[in-house]
Amino acid sequence: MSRLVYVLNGPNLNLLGKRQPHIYGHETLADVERDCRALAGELGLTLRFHQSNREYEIIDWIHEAREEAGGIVINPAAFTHTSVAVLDALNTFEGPVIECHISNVHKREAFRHHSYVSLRADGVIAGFGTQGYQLALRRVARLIDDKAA
Ligand code: CA2
Repeated sequence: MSRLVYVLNGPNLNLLGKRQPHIYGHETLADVERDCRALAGELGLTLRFHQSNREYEIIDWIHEAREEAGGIVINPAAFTHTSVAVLDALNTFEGPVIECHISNVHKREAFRHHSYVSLRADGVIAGFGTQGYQLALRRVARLIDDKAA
C-alpha cells in the first residue's frame, strides 16, 4: 500500500496563528506543515499538504489521492458541517481517512456538533490543538502498516 498521505485543510485555515489564537492557538499552517513533514520522515510517509478556501479544490485533491495515496488526514474546517460533496468524494477513497479538528467542536456551537465527514472517517480527533495533526498522521501510518501486514 502507498505510503503517500494527503493532509488536506479547508477554508480559512490559511489564517491559522494569525487570528483567534484563543481558539486555534499561535501556530501557523506553515508550522503545522513543517511538524507534519518532520514526523512523516520518522514514520516513512511522503506527504502532500494542501489548504484551500474552495470546495472543488478539496474534492479534486481527494480524487487525486484515490489514484496514488495510502491515506488522508483532513481538517475540512467549515465544510465538515456543510459538505455532502466532500463526504461523497471521501466515500470513493479506499484507504484510511482521519478527520482532524484543532478545537473541540463538541464544546462549541451546536452547528459544529454534526459532521458529514465523520460518516466516512475511520477516526476523529478534536480539541488537541495542532498536535492533533501529529496524532492523526501516526494513526494513518499504523492503519497503512496494518493493511500491508
Ligand atoms: O477546529 C477546527 O479545526 C475546525 O475545523 C476549524 C474550522 C471550524 O469551522 C470547524 O468548526 C472546526 C474553522 C477554521 C478557521 O480557521 C481559522 C484559523 C484562525 C483564524 C481564523 C480562522
